[in-house]
Amino acid sequence: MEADSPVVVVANRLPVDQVTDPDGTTRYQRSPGGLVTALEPFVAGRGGAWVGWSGAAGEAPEPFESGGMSLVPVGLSEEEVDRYYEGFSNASLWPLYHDVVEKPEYHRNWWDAYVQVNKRFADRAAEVAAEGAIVWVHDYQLQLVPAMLRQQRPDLTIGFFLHIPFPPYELFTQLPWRSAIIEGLLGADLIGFQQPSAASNFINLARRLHDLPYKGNTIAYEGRTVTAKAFPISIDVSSFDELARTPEVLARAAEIREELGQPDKIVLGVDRLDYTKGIGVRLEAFEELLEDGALEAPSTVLVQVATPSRERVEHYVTMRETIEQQVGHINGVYGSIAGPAVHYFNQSMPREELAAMYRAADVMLVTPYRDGMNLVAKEYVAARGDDGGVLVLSEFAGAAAELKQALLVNPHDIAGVKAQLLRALRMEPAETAKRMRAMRRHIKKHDLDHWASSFFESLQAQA
Ligand code: GDG
Repeated sequence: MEADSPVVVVANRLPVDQVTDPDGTTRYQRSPGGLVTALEPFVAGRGGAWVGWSGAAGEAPEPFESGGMSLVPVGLSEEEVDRYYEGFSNASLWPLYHDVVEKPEYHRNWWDAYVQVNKRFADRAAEVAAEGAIVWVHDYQLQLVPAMLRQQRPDLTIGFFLHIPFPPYELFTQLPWRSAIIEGLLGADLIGFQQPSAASNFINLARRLHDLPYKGNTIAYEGRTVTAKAFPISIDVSSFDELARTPEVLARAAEIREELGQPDKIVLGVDRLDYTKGIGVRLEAFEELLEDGALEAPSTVLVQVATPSRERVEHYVTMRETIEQQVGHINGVYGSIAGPAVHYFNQSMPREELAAMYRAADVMLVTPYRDGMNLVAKEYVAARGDDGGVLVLSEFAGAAAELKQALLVNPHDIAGVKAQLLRALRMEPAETAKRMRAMRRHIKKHDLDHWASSFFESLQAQA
């Protein structure tokens, strides 16, 4: 491999998925995710590289070219997938960084695998980065990469972006390897977070754990200046807006309403099936409103898309059972021959179908206990070019700092969620439109390209 890439992205996953054709041959297909779309112009336009895992356990395939980028696969054994990915990343860090909504597990052999795999990612990046290159490392799976990379390649400018929340001192210090993680991140020149509060949590930790001098949002560390700052992520607003206006999507939105039996009101939830997303809260609030007689089914229905996620991690298996029991109970009591009260889908839907659902839904319920940003909230707003629809949004989602005209809720307060849901269902069209227009104005200015460009510009300024 030649060290000739002027820009390198390092992320847990490559921007492609491995697919197996019916004849048994495997090939790569570009992943649908937004991150790929956002970063591609910066990487491909400059002859850059993307270092990541293919998503399948086993030996790493050889690097290959795709979409103008060189893709550099990192191999993970079955055991490393268990310990580094499902273990340390998703059963230690994920719950710890989301306010301990489930109890994190700490195992030394998970941590050892995390260190080993982070080293492998850092080694690959060090091999492909050109002299003085810019390297952008992503997310909680790879927090040790910045320091490991700097040790081998002090010539590089290194940025890191955390997509999930960063916890305060009182929670973070549970982690037996807390100092190693902070040191790992301090290898970067610029550390990006979703929220200003996360950046200050980091500065506070570096200061208290490592006794480092700081000034504003910068820390002096080993003769360098490390900046910790918020860069709230967004979506490709114009492409989502356009998709939601196509005749196909509009026709499908009308069809969805019809297939649901022309209800007066459709309430929608769309999430990865994850315990941080507060799906149970929504079901509980909806059920109580039916019980109180404030709502009736099926003239009001709740549609919940809960995309399968992390199905081998234990917390996810148990939460799925709980949610499915809750749905079964609500439908058993409040459903009728005319239809159920809750339409629950444990399936992944095409993007077009999601856009049609957003367009059909009168109220969008987004109630995470804690969320770095929550792109679903922004997609709903982007899809509502008709200025219709009310967004009910948890104040603990990063998006709440920007989507100020949403009806904000505390997901721990069921009475509050019920009240806001009713208010949303009863809102006058003029007020609905006013709120939606204001939120659309905000996200149009703060789209995905704005996010990626401002991070890159700040990083380049550090070079
Ligand atoms: C992490 C942070 C932060 C969901 N179901 C389907 C589907 N989706 C798409 C949504 C949305 C994305 O997945 C989910 O993004 P979120 O932001 O809501 O949540 P996480 O997956 O937890 O993402 C989060 C994000 O990183 C970015 O930094 O905002 O806080 O937790 O785009 O539309 N897409 C399709 N079918 C589905 O069934 N096609």
